[in-house]
Amino acid sequence: MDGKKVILSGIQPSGALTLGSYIGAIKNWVELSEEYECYYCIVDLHAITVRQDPATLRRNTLTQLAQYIAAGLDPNKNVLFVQSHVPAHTQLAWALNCFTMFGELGRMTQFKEKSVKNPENINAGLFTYPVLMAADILVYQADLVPVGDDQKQHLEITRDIAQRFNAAHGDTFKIPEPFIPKIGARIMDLQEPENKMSKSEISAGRVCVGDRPEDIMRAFKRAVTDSGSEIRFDPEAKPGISNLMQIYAVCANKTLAEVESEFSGSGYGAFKTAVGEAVVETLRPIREESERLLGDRAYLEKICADGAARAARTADKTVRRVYKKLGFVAV
Ligand code: ATP
Ligand code: LTN
Repeated sequence: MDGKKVILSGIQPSGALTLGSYIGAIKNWVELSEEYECYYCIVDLHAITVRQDPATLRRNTLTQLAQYIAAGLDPNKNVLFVQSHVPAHTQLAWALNCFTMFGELGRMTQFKEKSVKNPENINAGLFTYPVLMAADILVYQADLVPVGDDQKQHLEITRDIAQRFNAAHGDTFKIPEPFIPKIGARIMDLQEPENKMSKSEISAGRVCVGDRPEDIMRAFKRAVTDSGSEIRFDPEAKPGISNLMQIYAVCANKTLAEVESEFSGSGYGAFKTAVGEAVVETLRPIREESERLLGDRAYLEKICADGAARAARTADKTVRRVYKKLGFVAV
């Protein structure tokens, strides 16, 4: 793996993986995994910033690992691991907390949105969430972070924190770049195309990676479309159709222009059925293989243990370097 550029990304096990996280993140992880040294994790520490039921969190974590593998992430070629298994993340996060400003955390959109959604639990973890995410990335000296559009602001603060630390203590961290896909960076809810399709939001307009074909077809057939009858990409005027076009383009591997010409003259109904079928065929092998993998818990546990050991080897080096620069006495 030596000499390759490094990728780090993660997803919270806060619910079932959605079509949004598959298109916005995982699909690109798979495509980038040949070329880069990749660390892909399940960020369970981030998930507890919102209350989780312990048994559900445990189940979601293993399911998500099985889905990563089933989606095409080979555990031999990629380091697949669970964030809480690698203490270096939290060890670095504390230090980075002291290089992050209260004001800049208060400006984070995700913090503001989640505070509105959980007014009874605006905890300190929710506030410092981006610092732990910065630690996830910087501890591997990542060059590239493939994420959806909603994470852009968190990547910016990560870069600011890294630059602030480097300015104070000399070159320590690589400054990472976001990798945001051109199509599918923000998949919208099928019922409310003005809202992002979200894992922690249960809605009839949400499609999950593990959903059965009949449920996927039903969700697409009921998808909210726009007035008019033209299949044309225009997110402002036609948010519903434009969202479906992006989903189809990614699942059928076509450009938006190709999708427009393929469906010119056909009605919304036929188009929605075609999108549903393309999604069913994209997700079917992932669901089937992940269900098979979930039957072999010992295998999944071994992947976790191997992944954590490989991740820690890289991450511990960064923590040692940072702690030395800060003036902590080495033992
Ligand atoms: P939650 O609802 O718990 O906040 P989420 O559904 O937003 O979760 P995350 O775990 O936060 O999902 O995100 C996983 C990855 O998938 C991130 O890189 C995120 O940017 C991306 N992603 C999530 N939802 C979408 C979406 N609707 N469209 C495109 N990318 C998405
Ligand atoms: N904040 C991200 C999840 C996340 C992440 C990361 C993504 C935590 N650590 C490191 C990329 C790199 C989210 O809410 N989707």
